[in-house]
Amino acid sequence: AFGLPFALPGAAAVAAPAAPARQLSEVIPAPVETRPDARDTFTLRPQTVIRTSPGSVAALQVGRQFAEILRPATGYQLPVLPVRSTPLPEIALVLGGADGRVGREGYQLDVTRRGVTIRANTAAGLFAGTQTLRQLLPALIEAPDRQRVTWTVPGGRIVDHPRFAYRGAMLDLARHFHAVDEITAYVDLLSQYKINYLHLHLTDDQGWRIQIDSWPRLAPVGGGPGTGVDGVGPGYLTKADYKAVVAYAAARHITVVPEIDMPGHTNAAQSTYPELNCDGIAPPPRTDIEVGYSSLCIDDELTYRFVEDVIREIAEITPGPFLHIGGDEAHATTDDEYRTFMQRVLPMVAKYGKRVSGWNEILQVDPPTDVVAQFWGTGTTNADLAEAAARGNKVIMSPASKSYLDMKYDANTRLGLRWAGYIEVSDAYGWDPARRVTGVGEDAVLGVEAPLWSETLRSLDDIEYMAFPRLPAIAELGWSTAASHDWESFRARLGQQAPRWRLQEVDFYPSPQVPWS
Ligand code: TNX
Repeated sequence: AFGLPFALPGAAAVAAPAAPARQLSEVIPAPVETRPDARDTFTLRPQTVIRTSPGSVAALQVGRQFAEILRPATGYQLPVLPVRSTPLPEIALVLGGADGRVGREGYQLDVTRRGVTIRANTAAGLFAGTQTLRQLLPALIEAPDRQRVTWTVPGGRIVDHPRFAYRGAMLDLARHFHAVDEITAYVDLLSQYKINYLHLHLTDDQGWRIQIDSWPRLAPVGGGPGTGVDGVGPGYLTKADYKAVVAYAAARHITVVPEIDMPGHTNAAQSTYPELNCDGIAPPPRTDIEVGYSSLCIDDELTYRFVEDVIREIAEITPGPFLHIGGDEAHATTDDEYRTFMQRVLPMVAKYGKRVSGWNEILQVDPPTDVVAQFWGTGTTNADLAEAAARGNKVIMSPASKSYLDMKYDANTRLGLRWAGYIEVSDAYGWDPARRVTGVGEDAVLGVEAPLWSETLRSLDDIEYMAFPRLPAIAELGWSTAASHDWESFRARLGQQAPRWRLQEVDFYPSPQVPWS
């Protein structure tokens, strides 16, 4: 009947109950501009098609992924057609023609009776727009099987774009290994909140979690049986695993940032290879959670052969621009040694085509201005950070007392640590990345990141419980304007996410601060 090669599911003609109407602004992160038009709504129907800009494989991929998200709950076919027009009700993903403000990652979303049109300059922008549209549909859209509801989207226009270029989340694979399926499940959740970087903490005292061919025992021994906190977090990513994670994330417009932590946090490597120790004696493996006792041997040339081998092999399998070299808590390394080490290692990262990021301690060596410092302090002043910002270095804000997802919510939280304090949802939301540290303003801030250290975490449920609902708070700080920052608005919108998380089986913390639906 529609001249297209697909059939209409017959049962869809049955009248469906209306789901509670959503508002155009009920989205996390809060969009830059919403103009509701109450006269117009769009309803997803059995004959709706997803139309993408002709000639763009990337747009087609965004369309296909979005169709896969919508199909289980709707039961509709939702064919994805790379064509210029159709007579059918449609969700159109169009490259070009968006509001001038949308930039590289933003989008314009128009909802009328006839369809939904998302316009953007890039596939990343289209993808972000589909995640907004997903939240504008009834929560039952997240159901794993067919629901009989009217799939209504509120009418009007959204123009949206991120405040900061870097919106990250970090998983610690070293303290307890997280397998590929757990990482990709987390990526699925991150992508719903417009997170665009996934930082993987791949090595630490308790485990080495990435295959390195030139040092073949690193992963199978340093990440083998008995490794991890309490000896119960073994495992590592083969290069194929790592590439699979990179590809899965890339398909969701998330870039992987690998971290090899050095010159401290290196006991797993040094207990595996005795020659990486100044005295040539391998220390025993460590499964406790102490920090600051290990150091690579700064005056030994072999150290730099090792480091260069690792950087080269990691750079080869990392398409993203950043390589994170840690640099935190090197308490077993003197200041002079630390400087010597970093002066050798910083150029190596550049040699293999990557840009250095590192924890804020790296600023002790006054690195070149293209080095990105990740601030993890709890205070609001840091002279190194302010000086680096003045020189032109960019900063990623991860203040531990605000953005550390491994801190307990309160005294009753079973999981997590408390060294940076308890972090309730209002604490995680209640700060401004460009006003957190004196002398580090909007221009110096590349973005935000929510690290999740896994000393106390084992399963995906554990990850979810600590990340939700704080991760969406950090995501909003990274994306939404400072002017739109508003706790009352945020907690209301956060409460509306709960039905979605239940359907996705996200094991979230039901904070008493939030009016959960
Ligand atoms: C500090 S933050 C660390 C990690 C721990 C974390 C636990 C940072 C750069 N170093 O080694 O896992 O605290 O919260």
